[in-house]
Amino acid sequence: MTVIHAETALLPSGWTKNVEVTIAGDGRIASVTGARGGRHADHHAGLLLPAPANVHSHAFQRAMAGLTERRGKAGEDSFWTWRTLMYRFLERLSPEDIEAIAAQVQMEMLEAGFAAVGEFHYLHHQPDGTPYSDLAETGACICAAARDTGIGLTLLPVLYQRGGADGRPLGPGQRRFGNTLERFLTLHDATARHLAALPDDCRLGAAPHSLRAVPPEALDEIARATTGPLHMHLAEQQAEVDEIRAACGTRPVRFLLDTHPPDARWCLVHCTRMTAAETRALAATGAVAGLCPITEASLGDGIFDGARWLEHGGAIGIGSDSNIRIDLSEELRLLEYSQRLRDRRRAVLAEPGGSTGRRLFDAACSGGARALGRDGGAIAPGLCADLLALDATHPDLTGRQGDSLLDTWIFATGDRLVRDVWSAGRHVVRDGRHVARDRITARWRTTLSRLAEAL
Ligand code: NGQ
Ligand code: ZN
Repeated sequence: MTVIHAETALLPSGWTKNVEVTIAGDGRIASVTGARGGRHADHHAGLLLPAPANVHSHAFQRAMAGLTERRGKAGEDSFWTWRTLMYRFLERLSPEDIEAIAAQVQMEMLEAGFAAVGEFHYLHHQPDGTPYSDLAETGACICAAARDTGIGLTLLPVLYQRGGADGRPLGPGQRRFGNTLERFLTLHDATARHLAALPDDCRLGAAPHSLRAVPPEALDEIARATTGPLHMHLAEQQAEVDEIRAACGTRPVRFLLDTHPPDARWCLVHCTRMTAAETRALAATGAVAGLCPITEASLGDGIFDGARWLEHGGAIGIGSDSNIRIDLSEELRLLEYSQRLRDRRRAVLAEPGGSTGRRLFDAACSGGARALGRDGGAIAPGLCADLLALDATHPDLTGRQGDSLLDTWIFATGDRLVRDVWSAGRHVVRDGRHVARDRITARWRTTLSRLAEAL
């Protein structure tokens, strides 16, 4: 049993002073009570919050951050030219590299205040497309990294079957991703065996990559054959909308709603290209919109219609996707700022009379837990002890109370405020640093120097 004393905590009932949270040996919150004076606490937190989940990551892309910012000679740089560079980069990665990069990424996520990650994992095979002798070899590397960092892992092995919605075969850069549905289900089972060695809060889901890479029938089959969360990229780029319209007769979100209506098991990633009617209808399904504002800005995807989505009761989760930056407060800030720039207004995502930071943070906590199939998202008995302590003594927080604490963190001070993070009770970030930072970073440095010539 671990006891945390918080001067101020954000509980489901609101901001509460002088709280004691006890964590049981299984990593769940055993009780949340008023502090009983004099009792020994193992840890004192200034400002205790639930730690949200990161719903969308391709860890390996962290290692190419900063290497894709040059303009090509043709001057026509886009998501698709970036994707070509990304394919070239991933040809070089060995299972050891994948593990070293994932450990660094997970560590940075924890230090940013995320307690868990949904790893959308599609880099399955050897560079020429031959499977490793263990089909789930690279998934095992993600699991090994999670064991090392203590992050709460929801591993989402990806089904990737074809090069585009017209049914064309996989391109040369896509050989490492490809599986038939049948082999995917074998890989999924093999992944489950690796995950079984991780703590109980870790989960297995499944991810049809996109309507481009998977035939629509496979969505039903995956949903039937598996039980965990389901994630898919959806409607991110205009060329993708055009491709789906040409192959399926309608825009991607409309097509999904009409033929394979999603439910709360689904997390649909990006959804930057939706009509107003699609936004309303998809929000009503209970599916989580997996929003990755930094990557969506980096790749020129466009702006999610957050105002309409929230107004219609839509759930959101935050992902760091390409991991070009790993920064929880920046993701939330950019989500709001993109709306402001588009609409030329302020406090767009807040409820009337309410705080923007609070609305976004609450939504990211509850939607993130749902998207990862994780019992979390709030400081309440029975849930995973996913906790985030901010530095209440920081000068920027002087005199701040209630929701303005969140607004100051998210819009003003940023990630420097994160002091401690527990993932299902594992106290892995202490005083702003991951407990194994030096070792994990040394390995990351070695991997990066080997990959220096990759692009
Ligand atoms: C991915 N990333 O799978 O890593 C994709 C690019 C694709 C984003 N969509 C590849 N942000 O969508 O075809
Ligand atoms: Zn993605």
